[in-house]
Amino acid sequence: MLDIKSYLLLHYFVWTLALGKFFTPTGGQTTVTALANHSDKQAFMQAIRYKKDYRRLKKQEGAIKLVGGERGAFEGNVEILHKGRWGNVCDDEWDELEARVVCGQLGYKASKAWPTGNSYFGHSRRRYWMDNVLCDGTESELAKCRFDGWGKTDCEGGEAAGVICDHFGEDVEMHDNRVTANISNLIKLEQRKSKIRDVHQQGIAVRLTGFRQGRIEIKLGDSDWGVVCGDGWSLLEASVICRQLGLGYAAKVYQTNFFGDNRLPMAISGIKCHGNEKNIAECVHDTVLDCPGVGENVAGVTCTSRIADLVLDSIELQRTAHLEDRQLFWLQCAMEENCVSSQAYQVQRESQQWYLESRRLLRFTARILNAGTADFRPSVPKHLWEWHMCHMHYHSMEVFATFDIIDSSGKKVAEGHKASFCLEDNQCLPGIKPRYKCAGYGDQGISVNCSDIYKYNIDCQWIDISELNPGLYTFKVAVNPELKVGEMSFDNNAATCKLLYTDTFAKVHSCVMGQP
Ligand SMILES: *[C@@H]1O[C@H](CO)[C@@H](O)[C@H](O)[C@H]1NC(C)=O
Ligand SMILES: *[C@@H]1O[C@H](CO)[C@@H](O)[C@H](O)[C@H]1NC(C)=O
Ligand SMILES: CC(=O)N[C@H]1CO[C@H](CO)[C@@H](O)[C@@H]1O
Ligand SMILES: [Ca+2]
Repeated sequence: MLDIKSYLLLHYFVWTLALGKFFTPTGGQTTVTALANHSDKQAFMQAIRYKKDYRRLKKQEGAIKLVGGERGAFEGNVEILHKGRWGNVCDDEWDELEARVVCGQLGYKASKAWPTGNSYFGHSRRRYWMDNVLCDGTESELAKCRFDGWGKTDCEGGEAAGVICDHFGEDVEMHDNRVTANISNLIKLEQRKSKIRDVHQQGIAVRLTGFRQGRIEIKLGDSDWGVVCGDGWSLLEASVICRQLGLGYAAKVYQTNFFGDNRLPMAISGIKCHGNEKNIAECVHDTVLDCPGVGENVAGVTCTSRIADLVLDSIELQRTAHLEDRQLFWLQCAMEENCVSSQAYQVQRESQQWYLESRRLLRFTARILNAGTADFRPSVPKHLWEWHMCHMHYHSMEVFATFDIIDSSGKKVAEGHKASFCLEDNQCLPGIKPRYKCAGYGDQGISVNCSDIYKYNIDCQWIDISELNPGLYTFKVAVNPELKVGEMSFDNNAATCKLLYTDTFAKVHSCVMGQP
């Protein structure tokens, strides 16, 4: 007689086979003729969704699925099952190693995988189950990687992690090159953007529903007033609105229906601005209106007359950058805070004498001045700050700065860990009294005309470059990189520099300031 386990297993196989048989041939037919128009596109996507379903059958703790990919089951935002509920994964620290584990877990080739961020495959409203995921690439499933703990996250709607897996040998319908080519045409078409002024030449008006805070309403030519799609709506776009209305700077942005029952039509989507435009008409937008979840996905803003402005000191960065070789024994605290690359954890697992092995660190000072007109305050309220045992202080803002090394092809080569920080006034201009202190659960922030300084000799103030080959690279340091806190300008938040790395020394030079 079959025991229950074999019975379930058999059941599972029968279903997998049945679904596979059923969907493969029909799926192939649907796609070839698809895409001529919108309703065909929906039929096509429906076909793909069915195809995906058989991977979801194994609904057990830690199961994953890819959602929102239009070309096939091999891509999408990652969702993971925990306590019977699906949730997203935050894209902080999400890169190729994590993507490989996901693809491997789904049965694709684990050797090749492309990570995506910023909810590349569509807006996500679900809870985030995982954040700061760090895999070494050998894990059999995503849940076995290191992460902050189930549901522990500071991520917002637009930060879902995704992957594109190498699907060769899978998903038969996708093998038709012609189909793939047509789908990429379609995606390109959808994403085509043009300057608002060029499309709506008869005049554009904007207004805010409240005083300094509310939903944005826009009137394009003779059309009625309408609302703005919240997808991709950031402080950069909102800054232009506040400036245009003479209301100062954007302090907060919203993608919500929070500002009241909304009967206005959706007028415009996909607005993208650099942030320094004087008029929203100078920004680009989707040529074809496309707004997922229309009703609740409306752009809003809070404007303010006084605001902080962080400025990264690139001179100090160049002056202080240098190499240091350090044994893992001295880096145990740093390992707890993910400040070394994933290979270090592998060394720790595989070698008894791991603590004698050394890591090569690129150290540098990050000095950040608040040159604005209001204090810079953390994005996370005090009661949610995290206590970090090793360094004995609270971290008030998960991603305050990022450090990246990029090779000539634009690929990130050293794992820029997400440094956690403790914001305080370390040095102020003459006549200004420092007010923010990390010690003793003090208030965190950076006062106007004060600098927060992370000196090269403090723990975690480095990039672990042990796996990097000598050569020429780009070195990028950015503060407030996710634009979570409003600022006067983001054009002074990041330094993109050249890095010369030889066997014996490192030199950082020719920094250019820009946006994160
Ligand atoms: C769009 O699709 C519908 C339904 O499949 C079809 O009847 C119609 O002819 C198509 N239109 C074009 C322009 O291909
Ligand atoms: C900050 O410094 C600038 C330049 O020195 C000065 O103009 C400004 O008034 C100072 N702001 C405050 C609040 O002290
Ligand atoms: C296989 C297929 O549907 N190919 C089509 C791709 O799109 C072009 C026009 O953009 C059609 O001519 C092809 O027939
Ligand atoms: Ca700034």
